[in-house]
Amino acid sequence: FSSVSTVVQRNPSFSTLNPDDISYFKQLLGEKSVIQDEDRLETVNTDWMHKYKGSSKLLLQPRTTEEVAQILKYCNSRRLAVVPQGGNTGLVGGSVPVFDEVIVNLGSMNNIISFDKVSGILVCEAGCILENLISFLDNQGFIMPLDLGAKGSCQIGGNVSTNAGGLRLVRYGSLHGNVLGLEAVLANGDVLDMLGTLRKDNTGYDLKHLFVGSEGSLGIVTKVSILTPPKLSSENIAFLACRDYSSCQKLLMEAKRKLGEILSAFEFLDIQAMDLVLNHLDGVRNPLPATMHNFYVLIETTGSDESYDREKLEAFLLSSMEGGLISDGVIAQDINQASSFWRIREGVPEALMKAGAVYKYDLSLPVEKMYDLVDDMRTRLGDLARVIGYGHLGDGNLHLNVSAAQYDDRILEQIEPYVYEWTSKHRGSISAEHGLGLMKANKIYYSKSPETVKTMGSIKKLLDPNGILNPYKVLPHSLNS
Ligand code: FAD
Ligand code: 2HG
Ligand code: ZN
Repeated sequence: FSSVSTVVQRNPSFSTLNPDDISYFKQLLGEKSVIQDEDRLETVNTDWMHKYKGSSKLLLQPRTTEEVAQILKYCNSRRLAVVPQGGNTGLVGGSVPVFDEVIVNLGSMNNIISFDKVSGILVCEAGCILENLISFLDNQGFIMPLDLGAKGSCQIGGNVSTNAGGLRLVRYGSLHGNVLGLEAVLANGDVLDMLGTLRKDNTGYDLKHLFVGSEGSLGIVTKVSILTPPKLSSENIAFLACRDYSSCQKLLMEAKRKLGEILSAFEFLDIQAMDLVLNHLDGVRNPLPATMHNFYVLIETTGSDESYDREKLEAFLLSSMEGGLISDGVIAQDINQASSFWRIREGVPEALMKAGAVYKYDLSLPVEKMYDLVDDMRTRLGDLARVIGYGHLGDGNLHLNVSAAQYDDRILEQIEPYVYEWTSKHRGSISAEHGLGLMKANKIYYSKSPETVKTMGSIKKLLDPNGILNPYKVLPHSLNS
C-alpha cells in the first residue's frame, strides 16, 4: 500500500523530543513507564490492520489522572504532539501516530472505582479492558451496554472516545446515552471533573458529550461512569439464512414488531463474508451446512422469562419461515453453540485481515438502500477485488469491505470518491461507528455541513489551541494546524 503519511505534512510548529524531555518524563513517571524500546514502539506505532504506521520514539504509560495532566501540561508548553491510545483496535488510523507524536497509552489505568448494585452504575478508569468489565459485571449480575469483537483488547476509554456502537446498540442505544459522566484532561493539563453518576442533570451545557466520539482530539479521557443493564436470565440466539437482501430487511421490520422488547441484536452477513470466515478462521463450522445461502442473519433475544421468550422467538421464526422470509435457521441449544454463532459474526474483521489487503467503509445508510451499494461496488470492481457486505442491520450500519491480494491504486480509484458520494447523496454517514481518524479526516464534508465543521474547528481551537492532541485526525487538514 502507498504510505498514508505522504498525503499529510508534519506540522512544523511541533517540537521534536530531546534528552531533557525524556529526563522530565522519567522523573515524573518512573523509568518503567517511559518506554523507548524498539519492539514495544513498533507495536504501538502500528495499527490493528497494519495499514497505518507512525514513527514515534516514545511511549508513556501514566497510572493516574494527575500524571496524565502533568504529561499534557508539559507537552503543551513544549509543543510536543500527543496521540492518546487505548487498546489500539481502532479501524481508521486514529490510534497511532502519523509522524513522531508521543504515544500516551492508558493501559495502566485499569482500576474499577465503584459499582452501585442498586442503580447499575459503574465508575472505572479509562484503561479498563472491555472484556474485564464484562466479566466483573457478570459476577455482579449485570452486563455492559456495549459489546464488540475487539472486547479482549479495546479499552472503555477508547470505546467512549470513538463512541463505539457494536452488537447491542439496537437494544441499549449509544454511549451518548449510557455514559453518565467522565473525567477528561485537556491539552493544557486542566482536569475536567464531569464524573457524575446521575441519570438526570440539566445544569447547562453537557460537555461530556464533546469527549464521547471526539477520538482523542479534545482531551484524554481518564475515568468513565457508565449505566449498565441487569443481566437477564434468558438469552436466545438464532442463526438464519435468507434468500435475498429484501428478505433480510423485511425480517428486521418483523423482528422489531414481533420480538419487540426482547430483541437485543440483529446482525447480517452476506455470502462473501460467510465464505471468508469459513475459509480463514480455524474451527468455525457453518451452522446451516446443507447449502450456502446468499445472506445470514443473527438474531439475539434477551429477556426475563425463559419459556415466554423462547415461545415468542419460535413463533416469530415459524411465521417468518411460512412467510418465506427465512429459508433455513437454527436456534442455539446451549451456550457453546451460542458463542459459535457469535464467533462467525465477530470473526469477519479477522477473516478479512487474513485474506489480504482490505479497504474498510463503515456507513450509515437507509436500510432499504444499503445493499444497493454493495451490488454497485461489485459491478464497478469486477474481477479486481472481492466485495463483502455485513454489519449491524438493526442500526442501519453497513460494513462495506473490499478485499484483495494486495493494495492497488486501481482498486482505490474505483471505490473513492464513489462510496462517499453515494453515501452523501443518500444522506448517510461516512462513519457510522468507527470515527474519522486519519483515514476520513478530509472526508468530513461528505457528512457534515461547512458551518458545522467550522464550529468543530472553533471548539478544537478553544480546548487545544496548539493543536497537540491527536493532530492530523478527525478535522480536515485546513483546520488541523
Ligand atoms: P484505540 O484504537 O486505541 O483508539 C481509538 C481512538 O480513540 C483514537 O483516536 C485514540 O486516540 C482515541 N483514544 C483511545 N483512548 C483514549 C482515551 N482514553 N482518551 C482520549 N482518546 C482516546 N467499533 C465499533 O464501533 N463497533 C464494533 O462492533 C467494532 N468491532 C470491532 C471488531 C474488531 C475485531 C476490531 C479490531 C475493531 C472493532 N471496532 C468496532 C473498532 C474499535 O474496536 C473501536 O473503535 C474501539 O472502541 C476502540 O477502542 P480502543 O481502546 O482500541 O481505542
Ligand atoms: C464489526 O462490526 C466491526 O465487526 C468491524 O465494526 C467492521 O470490519 C469492519 O468493517
Ligand atoms: Zn461494527
